[in-house]
Amino acid sequence: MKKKSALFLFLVLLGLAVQAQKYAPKVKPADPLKPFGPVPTAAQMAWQRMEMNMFCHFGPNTFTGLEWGEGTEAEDIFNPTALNCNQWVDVAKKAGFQGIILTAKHHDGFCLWPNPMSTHTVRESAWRNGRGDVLRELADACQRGGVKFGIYISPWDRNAPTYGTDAYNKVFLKTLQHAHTNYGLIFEQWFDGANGEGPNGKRQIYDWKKFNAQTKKLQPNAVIFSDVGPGCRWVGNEEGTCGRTCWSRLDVAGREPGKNAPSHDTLNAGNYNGACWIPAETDVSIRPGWFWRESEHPKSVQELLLIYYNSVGRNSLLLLNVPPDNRGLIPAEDSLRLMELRAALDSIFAHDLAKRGMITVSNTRPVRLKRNPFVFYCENSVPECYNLIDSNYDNYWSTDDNVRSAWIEFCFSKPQTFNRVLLQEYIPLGQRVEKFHVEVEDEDGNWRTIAEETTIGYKRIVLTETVTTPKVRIVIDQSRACIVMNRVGLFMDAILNR
Ligand code: FUL
Repeated sequence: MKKKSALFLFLVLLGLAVQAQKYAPKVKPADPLKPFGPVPTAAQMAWQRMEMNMFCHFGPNTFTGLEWGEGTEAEDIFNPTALNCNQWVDVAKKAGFQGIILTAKHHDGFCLWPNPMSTHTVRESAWRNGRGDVLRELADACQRGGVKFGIYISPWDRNAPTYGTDAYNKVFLKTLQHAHTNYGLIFEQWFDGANGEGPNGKRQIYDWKKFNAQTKKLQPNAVIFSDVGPGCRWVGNEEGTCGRTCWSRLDVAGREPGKNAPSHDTLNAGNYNGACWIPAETDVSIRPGWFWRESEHPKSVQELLLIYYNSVGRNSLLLLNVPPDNRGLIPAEDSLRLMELRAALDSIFAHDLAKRGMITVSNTRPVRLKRNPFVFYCENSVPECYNLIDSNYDNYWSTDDNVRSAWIEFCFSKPQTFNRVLLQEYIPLGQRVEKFHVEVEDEDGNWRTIAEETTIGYKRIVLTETVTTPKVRIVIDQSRACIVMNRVGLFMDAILNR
């Protein structure tokens, strides 16, 4: 009897399964998405998502007013009266920076930590009787505050007696080793491309291969910055402007920082077919100079907002220099300006009007179906295009393999007013879009183009005129493979009028 009912149950379930297969939507399960071209490493991806970091230029120049110290300054020149790295971290956090990079050694060769490879360091100064260590204080403060810590160490050294000879490469490797093994994890190693003459009038031929290999070995998660990467590249200027077209790809074979580096224009825009994933980093100072000077003052909040749009909003990371003063503190006027910037960004990006829209798209990659023993069902009950407005970074909308142009339309129950269009490609699968435009519908039902642009990448913020419209369309005119996007946002910026 028991056997019979089990058999009956089995037959009923089999029947149900057959029926379910019959009525399941006839959609071919999509092939898994393949990456396009070079893609970021996990460390580069984490780095890109930091978006805004703080640069701190600090050293003898803070006390002499020079931009490039001679290397002959007496160590006692360095004497901050109230150094407090917790204050730097506090300001950075409140401003929304995720990391801080310190000039541990600038071109003058002075080391902000007791580097055993040099006799031109904090140890030789009278500051804290030679027992001070700025690297230690900042590394500890960053760790306490949950901010990532990075190091700038200039290869060019106007003080090192061996500079210009083979021996210097060994000194520099040991210098790096000391900084890379005694101060915890670093998220970025910044190699400056400037290469002038040393104390004996000679220029150095750097052993970049060894510098990079040792850094990678000692700090495997550090993204290495230079004119040619390998982790991230200089944007080609110090004004805070990344190219409107910006590929995170670069060709670097046979090239070196400083010498034979790509042109500034190439660094600004990347290479369309670049073989390596080397995204742009935009370094710029909040003040006219890189180092603090009493006579200089920070940029206005409007200027800083524009820098944000021209860097973070153009597929780059922003490294904003905020130099501590001769007390060893971030001056009040700079920190105030940063708080104004934070408040401006928070107010602009607080309300994403795209979330109020009904979304339609011209194409979606066939839905992914999951099979269970009895029924097919969709993984998502919400159409995939709604991934464009959710807050999960790894949820994206994509088109079918052969579809390289498509539109995304937002329809609102009442007209919306905006002037910023934020777009994000899902770059773990590569950078694809090369041409897009934005259209809005006017009162007569005609579509009007308000922006025409090229690349998107990690994040693109398009500045448009202020429009009030019931419908917006993002048209991807040309993509190099099927389109994979994880975000569209619409915002109103009432602070920067452009
Ligand atoms: C340049 C240096 O020469 C400047 O002094 C500054 O450090 C800037 C970030 O990089 O190449």
